[in-house]
Amino acid sequence: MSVRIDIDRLSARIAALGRIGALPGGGCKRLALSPEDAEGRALVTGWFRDLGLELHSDQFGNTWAIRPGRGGTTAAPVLMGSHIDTVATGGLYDGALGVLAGIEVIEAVSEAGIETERPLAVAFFTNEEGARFQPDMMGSGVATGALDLAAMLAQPGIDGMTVGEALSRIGAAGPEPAGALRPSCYLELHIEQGPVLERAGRAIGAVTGVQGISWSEFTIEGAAAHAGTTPMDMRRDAGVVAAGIVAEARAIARDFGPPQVATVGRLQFAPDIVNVVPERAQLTVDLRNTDDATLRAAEARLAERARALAEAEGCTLTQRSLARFAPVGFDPDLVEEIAQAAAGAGLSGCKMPSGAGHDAQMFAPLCPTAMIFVPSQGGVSHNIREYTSPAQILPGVQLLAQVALARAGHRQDRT
Ligand code: HGY
Ligand code: MN
Ligand code: MN
Repeated sequence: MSVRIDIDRLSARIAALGRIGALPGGGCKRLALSPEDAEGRALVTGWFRDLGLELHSDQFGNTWAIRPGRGGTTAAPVLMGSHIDTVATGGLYDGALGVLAGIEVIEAVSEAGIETERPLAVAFFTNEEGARFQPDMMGSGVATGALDLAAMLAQPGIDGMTVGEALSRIGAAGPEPAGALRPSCYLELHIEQGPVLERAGRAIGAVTGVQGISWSEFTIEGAAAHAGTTPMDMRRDAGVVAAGIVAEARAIARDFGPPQVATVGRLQFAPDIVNVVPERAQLTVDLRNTDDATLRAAEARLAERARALAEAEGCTLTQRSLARFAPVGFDPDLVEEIAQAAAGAGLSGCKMPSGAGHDAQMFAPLCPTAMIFVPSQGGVSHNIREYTSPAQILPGVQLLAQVALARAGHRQDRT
């Protein structure tokens, strides 16, 4: 008995979810726990209900739905999922694909009349992106105990509201305790979000793990002064220190070489006026590397340089960590299973690490966990032009179904 994935049905759901928070030029903005996120949650939860799944949600708004196995829904499920929150310039596929593909797999399995040994489940986790509230992977981190619930509820967002306030404002907190979701294994289908698969002409990535992530916020205090009358040797220009940190981030990536990456995503000056020397500057630096020791060396160099720049300019400097996750390895057997299934299906695949963070990395310490990548056209993501075609998505969903069913105790031939 084989499972037939309905790519048109899945594409229609991707489009429907993408209409929530739709941006004028395409793409969408559904910041975590925003009204748009609430609308997206309602739409997806409605699809869970339509399939007659058993609905669950925890006190952090993580939400999952279970299709019973032979013994009902009490056994630890094979879990598929991802996130439905987006960055402010999000595409239609980052996160959404993993959740909606999980729904599609479950619907197709039900249509095939298949009974699995283990339950199958699909989830979306709160605030994977970390765009509004840092750190990223917050919901899955709380669900797995990697992040403390109370501390995360108290986290202020970039708009000042705390996670707890935002959760209650949209009524997303559920009745179950954080930690209630304990799958037997976790599989996440995701777009690659980079150029590797496309450049290599591969259809599938069997993801071996996630690189380390370090987010810092620097706040520099100097002195406001007249741009025209203040001699250069009298200035305490917070903007110049910030600019030096930006240059240092790029220099670190250059000097360390791939896979080291460095990004300054946020930079603000105050009072932000053309003829006033900035008295205050605040910026974020995102450093990543597959090797933790190298990432720590990059962090140390950045911190040292920032301190020296501030001292030379007579400014004060404070550095705050917004996120730090060590590199994570996925379950080698599950990764191999994905690679073998791709090969068995005649798909061109490769094993590769993930440059982006994902909810899967939070489950890796708890249960066999792995990810399946499909290509991102032009390697573009976190951009409204993010695109992966239905023809590129279909093999990924078929693999997800095949591996999930095998792990749920049902062997199936290829669809
Ligand atoms: O930052 C990341 O890698 C992910 O998109 N949260
Ligand atoms: Mn994502
Ligand atoms: Mn993302």
